[in-house]
Amino acid sequence: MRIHTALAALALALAACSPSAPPESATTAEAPTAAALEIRDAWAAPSPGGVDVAAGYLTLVGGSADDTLVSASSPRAASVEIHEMTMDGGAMQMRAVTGGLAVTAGQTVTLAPGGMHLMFMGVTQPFTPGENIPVTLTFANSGERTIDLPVHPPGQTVQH
Ligand SMILES: [Cu+2]
Repeated sequence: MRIHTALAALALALAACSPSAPPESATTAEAPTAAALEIRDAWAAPSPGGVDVAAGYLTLVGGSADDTLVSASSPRAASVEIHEMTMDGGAMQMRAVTGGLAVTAGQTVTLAPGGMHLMFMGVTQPFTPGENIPVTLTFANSGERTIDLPVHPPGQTVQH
C-alpha cells in the first residue's frame, strides 16, 4: 500500500508540473511578416569622357525568400550587365554573371569596386559627380525596382 501511495503522489506531482493546455500564443501565433528585399548603398563611379562604359555598385539584402537579380537596365546605357571579377591565369578579368545573381534569403550580396558590379555598356553621356543614374533592377520574385545611383568617386559617401 505504501508503494501505491508513493506512486500516486509522484503522479500528482508530475501532473502539477505539466501545463494543462498549450500556451495560447502557440495556437494563435501569426506567421512572421515577410521581409522585402532591400537595396542599399547604391552609387556609380564617374566615367571619363570618351569611354563608353561605366560601373555601378550596390548592396542587396535578401528578404524572407530567395531571389535572383535577373537583369538591369538604364536609360543612360544601351545595356546594363551584371559583372563579376575572376582570376584568369593571374590576371583579373570580368565577365557577365550567367543565370542571374542569386540573393539568398537573409543574405547580403555586395557589389563593390574590385568585385561584382553593374556594367553600363554603350554610355554616350559620361557619368559626372553629383548626378543620379536611374537603374531598373529586375528580380525573379521581387519584380522591378527602379533606383537612383548617385555618381561620386570611390570612397566618398553620399552627400545628403
Ligand atoms: Cu564590368
